[in-house]
Amino acid sequence: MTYETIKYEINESIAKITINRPDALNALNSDVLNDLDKAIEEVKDNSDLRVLIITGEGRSFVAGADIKEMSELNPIQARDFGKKGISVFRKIETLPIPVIAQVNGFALGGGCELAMACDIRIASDKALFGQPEVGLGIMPGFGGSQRLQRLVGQGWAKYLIYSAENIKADKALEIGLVQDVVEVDQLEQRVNQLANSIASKAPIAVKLSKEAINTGGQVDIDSGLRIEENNFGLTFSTEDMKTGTKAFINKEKAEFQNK
Ligand code: CO8
Repeated sequence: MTYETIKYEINESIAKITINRPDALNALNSDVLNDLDKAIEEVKDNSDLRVLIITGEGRSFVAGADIKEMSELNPIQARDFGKKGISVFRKIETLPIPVIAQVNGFALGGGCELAMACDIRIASDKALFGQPEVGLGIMPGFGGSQRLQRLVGQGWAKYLIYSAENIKADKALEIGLVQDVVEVDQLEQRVNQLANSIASKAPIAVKLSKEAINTGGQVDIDSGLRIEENNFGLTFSTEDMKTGTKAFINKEKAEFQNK
């Protein structure tokens, strides 16, 4: 498939989507959301993939939803635009394989929301995070009012959403919004190293872990623990469980087969 507003690349078992509107700081318009939607479906259909990386071209990750496009919308169109973003981001969140946000620069509004729909966020020291919507007379509309509080707690979520203040990468690390911060020229290498590390592990076990964390995070502890029990049990039906435990006992490196 060819895309107008994103780049889609595959390197061995790792896919990478780069939002590619650098002149608009990769702002999300309808075309980007449609391309992202199609690319996520492509990732989902490719059983050889183990990790997806999402990043932005140039000096920005994503500087938000496209304010120029949004400013022309009537309420029904705005609801549909919001719905589209929410649906694409939810597809990213529920993709069976892990998704890493490689946050190279601005992650504002819809950009912060996109990063939060990913499993793990690795930021450059040049990254800037925030939910500036209330300064525009709107509110977060691509999941920010829900995912931010789940990641950093209600106190910080309310602080950031009510004040529309942007925070630098080191503060984002301190409050748990990102998992690591590295110098901008080290970012790609750091993310690739993490992606390769995940890709080398037992793929079915990684997917079952993601499912248990995502589903378990939405239910009470006892229901969550039942999900873990079931998924843990399921790993014992895989060849990779035999491979992994045998390799440990024989002091060898496990070569997993996704079986
Ligand atoms: N939308 C459209 N264009 C943008 C956006 C954006 N979000 N951000 C930047 N651009 C464009 C600028 O207009 C400019 O274009 P041009 O060269 O044609 O004038 C170009 O990108 C470069 O931007 P700047 O000249 O402003 O670059 P600076 O380095 O001076 O500033 C900033 C960078 C601080 C990132 C600044 O561009 C900025 O504040 N951008 C807007 C950030 C923002 O408010 N984001 C939140 C948007 S709202 C949102 O995301 C809601 C999500 C939910 C939507 C629900 C749908 C209903």
